[in-house]
Amino acid sequence: MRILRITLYLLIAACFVACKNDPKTKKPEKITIDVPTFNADMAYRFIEKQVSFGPRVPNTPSHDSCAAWLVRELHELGARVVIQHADLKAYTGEILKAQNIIAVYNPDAKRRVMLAAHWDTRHLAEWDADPERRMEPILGADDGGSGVGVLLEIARNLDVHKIENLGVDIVLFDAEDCGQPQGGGGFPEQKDTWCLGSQHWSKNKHEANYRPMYGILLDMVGSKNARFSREGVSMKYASGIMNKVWTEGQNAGYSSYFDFAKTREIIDDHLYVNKLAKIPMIDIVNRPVTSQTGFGKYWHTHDDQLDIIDKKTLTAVGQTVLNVLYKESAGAF
Ligand code: AHN
Ligand code: ZN
Repeated sequence: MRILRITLYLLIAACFVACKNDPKTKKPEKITIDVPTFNADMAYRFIEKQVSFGPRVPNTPSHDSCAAWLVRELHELGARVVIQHADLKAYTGEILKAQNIIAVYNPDAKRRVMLAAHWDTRHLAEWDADPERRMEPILGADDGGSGVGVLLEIARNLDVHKIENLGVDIVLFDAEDCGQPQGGGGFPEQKDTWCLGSQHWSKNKHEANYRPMYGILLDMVGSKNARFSREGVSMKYASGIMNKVWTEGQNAGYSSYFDFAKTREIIDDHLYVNKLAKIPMIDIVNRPVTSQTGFGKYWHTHDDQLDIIDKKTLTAVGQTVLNVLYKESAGAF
């Protein structure tokens, strides 16, 4: 009996020591990760440059000149650049000569994150206060310019501060903003008229086996007092990523921008990337609390110009995404 009791004690003690040495029960050590600093002045300059071309509407010289500049710029920023040309049919019947521009960093890395934004701008200003000017194309400093501006500054950081064990693909979608306006715009109602570039890419990825862990879409990420809520499509397909990015944004000190409130689903490039390409992708998109359209007051109006861009907003988004990328590369999530 006594021997049995001693054996039992010994067993318990042995187990205790074993548990103590089990690495799984150890508290994780604090790792410090070097994350580069996002430069909002640079991002702003990239927006300024895009706006200097005028509206970037498919089938216009401004559009094509801007594409050529984007390709040159990304190449200079050390990326491998792939251009995907496509003829896409708009709701008007017009064939749009579109270009999706893809910048690849660390092509050999297995673990990858995809970042995206649309680079085209809207051919209409259907929400403008002045009915006379509703048929004119918009400058799209925020809607088009800001997402690309932030991504180019991220590209610059990836070039200067080489990222380990992680591939990053920056995908600039064309023909996002060519959608049919409410009421049809004089044409019969059609489905899936927005996001033609991302629809095409999702069915014809630049690499057949392309499979990033997840994607982050930036859309209207530059206006003053922007508010990024947890949008419905992002929550449906990628709530884990959403919560990770929003938590990172809040921890980095940007809680006035990253709001955990849920808002209704929207049609944006991430919808097709989720549905057709089956890549979980979230959308960081400005959804003000009080707004008739669900977007900013400047949305699809001639107020969408450089003067609505606020560097603080660019920093909140750009720094948050950089933190996510460099933490991901260090395996810190
Ligand atoms: C809809 O209006 C249905 N979606 C808006 C997507 C968009 C347009 N983002 C920027 N411009
Ligand atoms: Zn738009």
